[in-house]
Amino acid sequence: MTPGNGRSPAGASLLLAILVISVGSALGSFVAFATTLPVPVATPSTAEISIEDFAFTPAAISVEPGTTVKWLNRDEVPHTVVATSLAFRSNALDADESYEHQINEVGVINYFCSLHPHMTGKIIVRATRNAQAGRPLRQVR
Ligand SMILES: [Cu+2]
Repeated sequence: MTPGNGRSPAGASLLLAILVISVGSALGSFVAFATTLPVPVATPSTAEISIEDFAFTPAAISVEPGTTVKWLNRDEVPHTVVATSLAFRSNALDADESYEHQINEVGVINYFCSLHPHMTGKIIVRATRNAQAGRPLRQVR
């Protein structure tokens, strides 16, 4: 609990504001760039999917094997996450509850909500460049 060093924080605040604006515009550029890609950028080890307004967001993601995917229900009503192959299946997730599943096999995983089957999502699982899978992956629109 030592007192402050007496320097005014005004300079630091201004610098911070400039930094935030710079990062913000850089981020905007990146987002604009990212949205032009056919497949969302893969995350190294975890990925989060939001369940919101009766939809999985993003509806399609690309991950590497070993990624843990987490679904978080942001709706007020229960939802589930069920692989169409039945390889995994969550319990009913109430509001703010989540479900995690580690993806280990290369390929395309389609899943849906068993309570609202029109809710569907897709996970594209592909190995890194150094460990290529034999088949090319389908593009996601
Ligand atoms: Cu649902």
